[in-house]
Amino acid sequence: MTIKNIFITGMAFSLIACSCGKTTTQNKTTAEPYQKVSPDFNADSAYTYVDKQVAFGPRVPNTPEHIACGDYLVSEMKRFGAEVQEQKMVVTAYDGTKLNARNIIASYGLDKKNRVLLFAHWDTRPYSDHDPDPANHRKPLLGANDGASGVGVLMEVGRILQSKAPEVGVDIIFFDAEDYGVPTFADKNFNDDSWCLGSQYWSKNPHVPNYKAKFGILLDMVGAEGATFYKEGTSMHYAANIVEKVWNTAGQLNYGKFFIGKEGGGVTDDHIPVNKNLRIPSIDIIHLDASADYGFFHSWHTQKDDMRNISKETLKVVGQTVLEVVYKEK
Ligand code: AHN
Ligand code: ZN
Repeated sequence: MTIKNIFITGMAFSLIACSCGKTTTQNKTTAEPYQKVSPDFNADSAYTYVDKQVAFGPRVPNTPEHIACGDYLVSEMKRFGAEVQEQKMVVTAYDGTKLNARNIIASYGLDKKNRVLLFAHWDTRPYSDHDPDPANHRKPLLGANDGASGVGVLMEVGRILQSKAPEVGVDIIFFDAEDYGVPTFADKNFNDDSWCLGSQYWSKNPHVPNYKAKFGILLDMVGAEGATFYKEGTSMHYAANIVEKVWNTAGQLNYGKFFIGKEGGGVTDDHIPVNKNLRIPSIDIIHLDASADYGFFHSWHTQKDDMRNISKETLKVVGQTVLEVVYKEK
């Protein structure tokens, strides 16, 4: 008897057993599909939120486009039913420039003690210093993937949180001034502290004294077609159990092609100050690609980081995984 025949026989047996015994026992020969508990993530709406941000142009601190996009994000999160706080600050860039920056904090279920923190950066890099054409190195970039994708996914998460509250409270933070780090053309060494200025500030001055969350998830570059999310090294160092939680959930949703079960390198990103200063175990879902020139998605810090990069399938995979993690949490 072939394996197929055994399977069919098993099916027939269970059908008979069901019809005469009125039993609801399921056929043991097929694996039960995972039943997701979260509402559907709408990739069309996430895509629209990415596109809207990009339409402002580069969102570099101290520019009108940056202010306009920040205002848009605040008003959208209010429209999606969040309690919104703006944390305005002046931070100092690597070259001494004072940056007028703001972190945007959108909270759901403020009465709840158990909370999950979701975050992404909303500013864009003032330089395209990894563009193949050196003439572009000092130009700002559109940041469709590097910036807008994570924010767009979290805006859609917020819209859904409004329609059905999960058991936990959720804080969504859009950090500013992440991407103003030392450029390759500057006469300075790479310096960790020159990046992530908004999250550094918040981690030392949280919007609520003694702010606590069970864990945090950062989304960075989560929109490119065929994205590969390896288990990022710093996330594994500080929060391996959260990495496993998220990657297992992605596996249950059949997203194993995107969420790869191997470790990638560690990156400088907004999860580091949150882990180090506030000790909230936080991970980074970030597109790592060892075959790309700089280890991230192919158009990283180039003029090509525009809407042509953005794939609704990738937004869906990331958004549904995050939603599922949130709605499973108690
Ligand atoms: C570096 O490793 C230099 N940056 C990773 C963090 C980043 C930059 N994310 C977006 N842009
Ligand atoms: Zn960047």
